Parts: sequence; structure tokens; C-alpha cells
Amino acid sequence: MTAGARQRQVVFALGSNLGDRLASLQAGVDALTDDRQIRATGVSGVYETSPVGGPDQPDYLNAVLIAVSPLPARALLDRCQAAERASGRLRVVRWGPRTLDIDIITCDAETSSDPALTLPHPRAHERAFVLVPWLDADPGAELPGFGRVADLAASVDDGGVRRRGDLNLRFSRWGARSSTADVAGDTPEPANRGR
Ligand code: A4P
Ligand code: MG
Repeated sequence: MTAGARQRQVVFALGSNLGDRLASLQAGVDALTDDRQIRATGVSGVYETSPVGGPDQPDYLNAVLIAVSPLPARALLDRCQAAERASGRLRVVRWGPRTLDIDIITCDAETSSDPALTLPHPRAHERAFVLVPWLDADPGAELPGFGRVADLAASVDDGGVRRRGDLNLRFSRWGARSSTADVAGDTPEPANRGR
């Protein structure tokens, strides 16, 4: 870790609607937190969500990971995209089906209008598939410029967002992947949050 670099809170939104969706989300969490400069502090439950936008496509699994890191946002985006590539993601059509999508929702209160990295994520405030898991992971969360996530989540249509109580993601706080972190599919897993 860079000596003296300021730790910032980063909120990642993960989504998958192709292949073994839970395994892809877990692989995304593992890829991010294997980096010792990204220390997870919380993860949401797993949500089954109806697709928003794009072509006809299968339902998603969505989740939110919260971490602290001294890395610049651009370096964090590179980590997200490397994890997406490792999952075999192909970019065929915008908002189309994907094995793994990892978006940066916020990086502290940093703002950016760069199309390559817009912060906060420009559509997070209107998306139940981001807001509902985020609220689960951090009930006191705020979206800079938009207010409390609890209020935003209450104001959007969350009809297409269903908690999958039988599915859970795991993370290690210390960057080391646990030998029990491997998941075999969209199969029930014991809860193991904040280990
Ligand atoms: N980019 C800009 N800002 C960011 C950011 N904060 N985080 C750029 C991540 N990427 C950011 O992304 C397109 C470009 O956005 C990248 O070049 C990146 O530099 P992408 O991942 O290649 O493509 P995408 O995900 O199809 O596009 P986009 O615009 O990020 O889509 P969204 O808004 O993320 O929507 N429905 C459900 N139920 N669940 C989902 O997870 N996801 C989407 C994708 C649509 N519908 C969904 C879901
Ligand atoms: Mg994306």
C-alpha cells in the first residue's frame, strides 16, 4: 500500500446475467479483494433483478461491494475491467447480457464527467438494482449530489428486485482469498458476511 495515501470508500455494483451468475459475482469480488490495496468492508445480499434497458435478456443477479482503497478511481476502473475480462465478458451490445459487469458507483465524494469514468455513476440514483443492494450493505449510505440511498431506494420502482436469501457472497477483509470462497453455481450458500 502506498505510504500515506488517503483511504477512500469505494462502492462497486456487480451484475451478471450469463452463465453461472453467482460464481461470476464471487469471482468479481475475489478479483477486486485479492488486491491488497482494495480492502472490503461490506457486501450486500444477492438480488435477482429484471433486466433494465437493452435487448431481451435473462434476469440478472446484482450485488454491491463496499471497500476502502488508496488507489485513484481510474486504477480502480482498470481493476474492474480486468475482472470483467477474466470472466470472459464480451462487449457486443450496450446494456446487453454479460457474464460480469462491475461499475464504480462512488469513490468518496469525487465527481467526474469523463465518459470513460463518470462519478458518481450517472444512472445509479434511478436504478433499484443498484440502490436496493447498496442500502442492504450500508443502511446509512449517501449518494453525493442525490441524498440518502434509503430515500432514493424508496422513490424508485423496486418491483423487479428480489432478494435471493439462498445466495450469498463472501469476502476476505485482508485481501487473501479464502479456500472456502469458491462457489459451485447458483446454489445455496451459508451466510458469511464481513468475515
Ligand atoms: N464508465 C463510465 N463511468 C463508469 C463507472 N462509474 N463505472 C464507462 C464503470 N464504467 C464506467 O461500460 C461502458 C463504459 O462506461 C466503459 O467504457 C467505462 O469506461 P461497459 O461496462 O462497457 O458497458 P455497459 O455496462 O453495457 O454500459 P453502461 O453504460 O455502464 O451500462 P449500465 O448503465 O451499467 O447498465 N439490468 C439489471 N437488472 N441489472 C444490471 O446490472 N446493467 C445494465 C448495464 C443494464 N441493465 C441492467 C443491468
Ligand atoms: Mg458497466
